[in-house]
Amino acid sequence: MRTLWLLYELGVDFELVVHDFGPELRSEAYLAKHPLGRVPALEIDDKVLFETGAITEYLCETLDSGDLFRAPGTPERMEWLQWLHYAETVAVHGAALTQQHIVIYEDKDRSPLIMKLEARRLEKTLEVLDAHLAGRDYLLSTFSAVDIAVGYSAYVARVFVDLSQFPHVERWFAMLNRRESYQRALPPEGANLIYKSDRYTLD
Ligand SMILES: N[C@@H](CCC(=O)N[C@@H](CS)C(=O)NCC(=O)O)C(=O)O
Repeated sequence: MRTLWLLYELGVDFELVVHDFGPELRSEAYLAKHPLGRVPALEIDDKVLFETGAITEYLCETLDSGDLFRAPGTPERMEWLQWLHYAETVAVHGAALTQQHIVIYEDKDRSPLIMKLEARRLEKTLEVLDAHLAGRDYLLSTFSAVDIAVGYSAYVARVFVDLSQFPHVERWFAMLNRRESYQRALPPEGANLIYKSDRYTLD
């Protein structure tokens, strides 16, 4: 979703190929594009690139004509890189919680300890974001690709933690939600969603 959102923000032409989670992602044809059989994979310039962070950086450095990128040597370069990679730190907790609450079917196989620990660690990452966003509209001086990267992580996090605990994150996320490109990148009506509930918590 974050790559799709970025592509819409960049305003470039592209073809989207949707793959269901499951055997199709482990087919020989798809494994030739992404050796772990995960999404996303980007076919560009006669090559295939995987890892969202790398895709974000490559798309920005080759196609951005606006403000989404902070090129080497520009004032917010360091911060741009920091938040780009921070997105993955947040996302990892969302992925662990998705596994515990959704991918593992049977209650007996789930670990309440890991669910509690990962939810707390996710909250800590949001606390840091909240402190940074106090008095700011965006992570950097203007909207950029790192708002997309971290914004997607907040999209996943909101399923596992109550974002209202983090008022600055909540305000920023609400603002991102109003962007046309964000709306276009959301799963379409009738899609088979991973998150079928608005909130997953440890009962
Ligand atoms: N760090 C990788 C994570 C890729 C990843 O784990 N993608 C998930 C979806 S968000 C996936 O394809 N899961 C399917 C699976 O593991 O079978 C990236 O950002 O590209």
